[in-house]
Amino acid sequence: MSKFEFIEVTVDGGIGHISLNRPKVLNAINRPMIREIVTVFDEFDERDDVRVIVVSGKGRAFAAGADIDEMADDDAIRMELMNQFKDWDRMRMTKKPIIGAVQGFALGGGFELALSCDLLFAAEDARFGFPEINIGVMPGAGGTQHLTRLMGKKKALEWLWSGEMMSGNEALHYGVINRLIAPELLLEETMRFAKKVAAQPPLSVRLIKEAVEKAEDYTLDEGMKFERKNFYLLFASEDQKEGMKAFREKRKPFFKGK
Ligand code: CO8
Repeated sequence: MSKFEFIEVTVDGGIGHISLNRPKVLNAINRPMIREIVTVFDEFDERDDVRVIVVSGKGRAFAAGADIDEMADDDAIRMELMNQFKDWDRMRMTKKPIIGAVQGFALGGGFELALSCDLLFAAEDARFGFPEINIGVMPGAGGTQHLTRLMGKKKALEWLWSGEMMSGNEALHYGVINRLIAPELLLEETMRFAKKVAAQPPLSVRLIKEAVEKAEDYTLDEGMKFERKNFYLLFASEDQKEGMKAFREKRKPFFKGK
């Protein structure tokens, strides 16, 4: 895997790990960093030896937002023409499970990156928020949409208008994160869970993700039909044959992702 300037990447035991690596500026996300993340996501999506993706940050933040120095002198037409959010949109297309491990600040674009993950594990010192309003803008990479879907209009507006930071406990309360973990155990616990998912049949993992994502946009009837088609589809897989055979033979299954 190529060397990157703003992230660190490892692959081990079925887990592709991306670690944001600009700790001096609290992992502020500049455009090259997003480009690097998307490049790796593309590669991870293709690789059979990556079954789960973990995203974390080095230092005392997950990411304190988009890089304000990079954005300060931008103008609207230039941003529209360079279609700067296409890389952010690409992240949502990733087929593999993404688990975010958040310690310290996850603010603005950093919170949006965290919200793009399928699951979020956070350290007790995590702080989430959208402080964009304090600098005369607003979220631009899905913050208003994700937060409202998670906590409803009234609560989302409270956080978005105040620009205040929510604690790990509050994030847990609102269903923004899955688990709150002691800071020194965050990566270990995240990897432990990631390994569990990595050992599951990959096609089931993938089709479950697809079906759950449809639940937000489909009617119940459409969603049920979509789910059923995916259920039938899995009967075309070797892993379904192996899983059910292993159950009947009272042994552990060996899944190949086929
Ligand atoms: N951009 C650039 N540099 C940053 C950022 C940032 N978002 N956040 C922190 N830094 C830098 C600081 O400037 C400082 O650098 P230096 O040491 O050179 O002065 C260094 O990181 C450490 O930060 P602080 O000294 O400020 O540390 P504190 O512990 O005192 O404060 C805070 C931590 C509260 C997190 C504070 O740094 C802060 O308020 N940061 C800005 C948070 C923010 O406003 N985030 C939102 C940015 S806008 C955004 O994300 C829009 C997203 C839209 C989608 C993406 C489009 C590309």
